[in-house]
Amino acid sequence: MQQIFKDKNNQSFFEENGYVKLQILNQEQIKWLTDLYNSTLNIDTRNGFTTTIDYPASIKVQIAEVFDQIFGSIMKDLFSDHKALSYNFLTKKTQNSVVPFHQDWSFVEEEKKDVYSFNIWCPLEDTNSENGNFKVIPKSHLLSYKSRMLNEINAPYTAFKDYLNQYAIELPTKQGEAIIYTNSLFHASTPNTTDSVRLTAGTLVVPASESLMLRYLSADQKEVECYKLPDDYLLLNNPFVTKPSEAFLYKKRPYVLPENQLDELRRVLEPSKPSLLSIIYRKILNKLGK
Ligand SMILES: O=C(O)CCC(=O)C(=O)O
Repeated sequence: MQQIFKDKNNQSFFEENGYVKLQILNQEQIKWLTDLYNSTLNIDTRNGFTTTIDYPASIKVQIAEVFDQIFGSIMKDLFSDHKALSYNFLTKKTQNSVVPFHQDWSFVEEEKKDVYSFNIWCPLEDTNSENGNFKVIPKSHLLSYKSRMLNEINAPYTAFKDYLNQYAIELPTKQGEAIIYTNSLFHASTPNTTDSVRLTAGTLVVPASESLMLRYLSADQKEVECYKLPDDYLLLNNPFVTKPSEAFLYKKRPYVLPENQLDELRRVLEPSKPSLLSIIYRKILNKLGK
């Protein structure tokens, strides 16, 4: 994997599992972000799980100004050469607020070896099983499918949700702690059953040398259309509503879903079994009393 973290332990845990959990925000920064959401922006929080990625550009620009000051220096401390492409508030409010397991869209050319994007998911209060814990399936970022589209119709691997679920782990977080996870990692969150909104600050990060790339399924459902876009694209546009203009079309790839998805899931997620040789060797050592 490309070098992401300056710290070697963070890098190796992230490479192996697809995420790390780190304390990143102090009390002052948490207050600054919470106040921005509650008073300055005057956002009407919708029910369920929401993100401001589809809010008007004027609101996203205000969010970006504050996030940039806070997350800019955090990113410099933690990561090698990376840039933020989108800053969002994520809310989880009571009804229908469970987020099922999914992989995010691809945001960079992941088909190139070793290129990943990732999110900094930082709740502004403690999380627990009442207000919605983040869940992940460690190692699932190593699955082969890389062209994740905004209008995906048959998201790969999701037909095997019971199989995936047995590898799920919940990651409760303390206030200011973040889960930094790569967008190809399967993740989810438990519902918020409390009366208050669970607010999270989210930042999308990519290597400084990479361009934003979004993918859409073509009208005949045969091709993946890849659009190479300017860094401020997500800030100024609503990617759910409008496809980028043809001028940004970079390439088209055939739409091919991975074959034998369950076999692949087993190969990637199941802990490797000890080889016959190592079992015999262990038995000999046992006999010798070692
Ligand atoms: O904030 C949450 O509860 C889940 C976030 C999530 O799944 C996402 O942003 O893709």
